Amino acid sequence: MTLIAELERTAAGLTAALTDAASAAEAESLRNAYLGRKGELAALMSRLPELPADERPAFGKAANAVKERLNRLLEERLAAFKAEVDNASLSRFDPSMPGRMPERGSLHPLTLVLEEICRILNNLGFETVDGPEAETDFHNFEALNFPRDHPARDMQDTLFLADGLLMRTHTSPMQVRAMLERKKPPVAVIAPGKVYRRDYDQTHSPMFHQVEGLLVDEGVGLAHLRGVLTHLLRELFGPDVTLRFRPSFFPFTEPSVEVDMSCVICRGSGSRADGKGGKETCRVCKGTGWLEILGAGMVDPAVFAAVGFSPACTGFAFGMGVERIAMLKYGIDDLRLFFENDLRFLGRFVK
Ligand code: 2NL
Repeated sequence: MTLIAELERTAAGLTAALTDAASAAEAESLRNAYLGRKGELAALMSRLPELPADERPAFGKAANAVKERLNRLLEERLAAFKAEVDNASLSRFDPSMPGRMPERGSLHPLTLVLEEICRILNNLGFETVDGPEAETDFHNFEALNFPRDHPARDMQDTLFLADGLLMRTHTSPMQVRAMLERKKPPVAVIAPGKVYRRDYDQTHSPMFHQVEGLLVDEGVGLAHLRGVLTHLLRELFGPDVTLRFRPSFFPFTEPSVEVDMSCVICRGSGSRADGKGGKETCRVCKGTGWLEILGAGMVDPAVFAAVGFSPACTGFAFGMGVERIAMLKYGIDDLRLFFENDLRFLGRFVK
C-alpha cells in the first residue's frame, strides 16, 4: 500500500472512531493514539524518506491537512459532549424547588434575661452604664470599702493581670465611676455585664453576669429598695411573688440584706403534688418556700467618702447574678449549659 493510501486509511479510521466515541474521555484518548507524538500519524510522517524526493512535499501537505481535519473533528466532538453534560445538569435544575433557608440566629438566654432586667429598671428611671472589665484595685475594691485583708483581694479569688489591673469581680466599679463622674446626687444607675472570679466547677464559671443597681439621693431608705426589688421580681417572675429580707453582710453596704423571693415552683408552700394524690418536698426551694435571689443594702458611708460624696447622702444598692435568675426563670438546672454553645439548647430561647 502506498504511503498516501495508508494516510487515508488512518484518517478514515480515526474519523470513524471519533464518531463512535461515547464520551469526552474516550474521544480524548484517541487524540493521543492518532495525533500524539508517538501516534499513528507521527509514525507515517517518520516514513517520509521512503518516498521519492519529488513526492515528499505533496505527502507532507496531505498529512497536515488530515491532521487539521481530525483536530477540528475532535474539538467538535468534545464541544458536543460538554454541551450534553451542561444540558443534563440544566434539566436537573428545578427552579420551583424551595431554597435552602439560612439558619436563623437567636439571642443567648443570658442576653434575653439581662436585657429584660435592664428594660424593667430603665423604665423606673435607672440609667444603664458600662465600662472596662479590666479594672483598677481602687474601683473594684478600695472605693468599695474592702479591707486590705479581705479574701476577695487574695490571688485565690480574683484574676489579677500583669500591669496592676484585675478582672472586675463585680460590676460595682462602674457605679463608683458613675458617682465620680456625676460628682453629687442624684445618681440612679444600673451596671450590667461580665464579671470574673477564679472559680471553675459544676456550679461556678470563671466568667458570669451581674446586674447591679444604685440609687443615691436625699432620704433614700430600705423601703425604697424593697419597692424597686418587688416591682423588678414581679415583672420577671409574675405578680404573686413576695420578698423577704434577711440580715447579711457586704463591705460596701450597711445594713446589708439577703433578698429571698417566694419559690416560683411551689409558690412559697414548700411542697408540691407528687402526682399520686400526695405531696412531696419542693426540690427547688428544698421545702423552705423561699429562694435566695439577690444581695442588697444601704450604701456604706465609707463608699460615699471614697467618691467625694457628702456624708449626708443616702442610697441603696443591689446586685444579682443573671445566670441564677435565668436558671430559675427557664427551669435550667445546670449552669454549664449557658457556656457550652450547644445550638440545640441555645436555639430554644426565641423571643
Ligand atoms: C450580690 C450582692 C451587692 C452591691 C452589690 C454596691 C455598689 C456600690 C455601693 C454599694 Cl457602688 N453596693 N453593690 C450592694 C449589695 C450587694 O451584690 O449577691 N450580688 C450577686
